[in-house]
Amino acid sequence: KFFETKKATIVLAPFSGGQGKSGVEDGPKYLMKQGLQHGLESVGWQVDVKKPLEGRDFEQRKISSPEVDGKVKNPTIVGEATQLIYGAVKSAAHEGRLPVTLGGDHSIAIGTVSGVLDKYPDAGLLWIDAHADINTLASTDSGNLHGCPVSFLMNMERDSWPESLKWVPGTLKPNKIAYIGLRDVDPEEKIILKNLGIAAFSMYHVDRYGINAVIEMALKAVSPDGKGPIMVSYDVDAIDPMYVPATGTPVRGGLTLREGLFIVERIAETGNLVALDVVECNPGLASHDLHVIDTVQSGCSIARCALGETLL
Ligand code: 5AB
Ligand code: MN
Ligand code: MN
Ligand code: MN
Repeated sequence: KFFETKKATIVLAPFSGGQGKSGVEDGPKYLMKQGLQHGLESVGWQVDVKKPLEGRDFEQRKISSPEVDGKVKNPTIVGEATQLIYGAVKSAAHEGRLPVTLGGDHSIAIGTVSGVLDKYPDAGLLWIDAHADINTLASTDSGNLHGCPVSFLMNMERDSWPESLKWVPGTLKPNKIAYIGLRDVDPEEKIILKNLGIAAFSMYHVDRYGINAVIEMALKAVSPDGKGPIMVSYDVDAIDPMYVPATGTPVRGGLTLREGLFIVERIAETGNLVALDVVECNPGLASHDLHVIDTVQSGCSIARCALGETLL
């Protein structure tokens, strides 16, 4: 419904500064090499590609001048990179195109979600992840900003933010996000989720009710009338590491590959998808080539299914 003419923009976000491991910056390159663009075109989309981080040397800066500000790691490059991604996603959305952003670590969603909300202020956000990524600068133990994007998007504790992230509008409301796939949530994150009344479906709920009921509940939570725009921020670690081994923070007991794809197939069916992220593919963490292929193919399948491949 939101896209009469099917036009998408792939936004490449090869960024690793939201966490410590290297390799996740190669995610976009591998996904593209695996044929992600052609896959979307064969589903009927006109696709262009944007590279907002090109020539910026963030990897180099992370390695040669690592930064720690209190507990927080690399806030300057995270602020700069996410602001560039914000610009690319925002302009694609305003041009009437569907942004598909390829990470990179999940800190990049600070940029993508902010960009989407600029065009669609009432968009609902589905955060598909083993983790809640809602730590604040006070609650984070790791200091890795890929564990904190949701707290920035919701404007939590703005007074504690580093200068580099003050561009973030922070307009996401707690009743506009729902999680699916959770199984490794920090104790303080659980308190935040509870206090804000956020719709959070863990693997327990997937087993208890089944993935079909869970996705319906999640959609209802962020868009009660079923008509609002939906953005999906998909961390591939939501899917079980037996299918997606090459990722930075794998947690066993995750979604099957079919459950993981069913989520985005159902969203495709609504016709309400307005943006997608696929993040945390880290080809460098595979112990052999088959692990790379499994992970990267799963990432490509998520994108194709979200854009309608399996609809008849
Ligand atoms: B991911 C943890 N909660 O804050 C933290 O992969 C993990 O984007 C964050 O979901 C995982 O460091 C971030 C322990
Ligand atoms: Mn995760
Ligand atoms: Mn903690
Ligand atoms: Mn994540």
